[in-house]
Amino acid sequence: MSCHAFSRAIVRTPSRSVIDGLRAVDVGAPNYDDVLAEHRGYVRVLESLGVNVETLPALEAFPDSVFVEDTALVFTGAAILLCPGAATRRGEAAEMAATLDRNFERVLRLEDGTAEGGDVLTTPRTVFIGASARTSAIGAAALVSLLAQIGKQGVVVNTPPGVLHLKSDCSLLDDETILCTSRLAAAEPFTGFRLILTPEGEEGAANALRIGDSVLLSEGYPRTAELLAQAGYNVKPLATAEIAKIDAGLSCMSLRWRT
Ligand code: CIR
Repeated sequence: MSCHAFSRAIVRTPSRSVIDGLRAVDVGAPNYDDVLAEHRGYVRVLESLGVNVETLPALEAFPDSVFVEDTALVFTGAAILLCPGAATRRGEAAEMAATLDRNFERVLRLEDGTAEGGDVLTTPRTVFIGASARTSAIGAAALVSLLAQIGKQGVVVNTPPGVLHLKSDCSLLDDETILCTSRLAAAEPFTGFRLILTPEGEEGAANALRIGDSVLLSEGYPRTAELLAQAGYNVKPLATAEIAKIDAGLSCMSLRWRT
């Protein structure tokens, strides 16, 4: 079964405080209603692709809590509760714990260092962990041990300097193919995979999301959309302009797995 055959997802409604979400460069606060509309559009597309979506309530105390991907790793039958590296986000993991316990037979916990799910690219053979400003070397090493406990091979790679998360710059298009920025590909982290490179100036498109037979792609990246269509992918453009103001793309808004 392919890595992208997801049947379940967890999302969290954006809080009104989302306008105070973390951002590397301040291009203005996102508009709450527009974030909400983008989030609803995202959930609708997941559901239209056959994914059963559980929506958790907004958490006003955590402006970035809509980005549930950073709190945990989820697999069939097992999950790992993470420890976000951003101090303002650390409490989000505890808020996810009960939901994981309810949905997974086995829940492991990261006890050492920090790691955010945006730094983790799961492929059929390997789980790539990007060391970054959010995922510490200690956290990445601890994650490799936890993954081994559930029969998965973790491999630590470097997130390019200045890039928020590993998956800000890459995504799995199918079991053998990764969409990747040139700056990440330059370090040759993904041995054995076919790479499709985002065109220069369209690096923001790299955080795509393959679900079933579709590749969700942020709107506004026409050359990447064309490249993927030519390669035979069924591209679904999605509005992400508001959440992009707080450094987010498509994978960050859900935890996805196959039951
Ligand atoms: C942050 O800086 O943590 C949020 N504003 C954005 C998190 C995006 N997460 C992700 O792509 N996995």
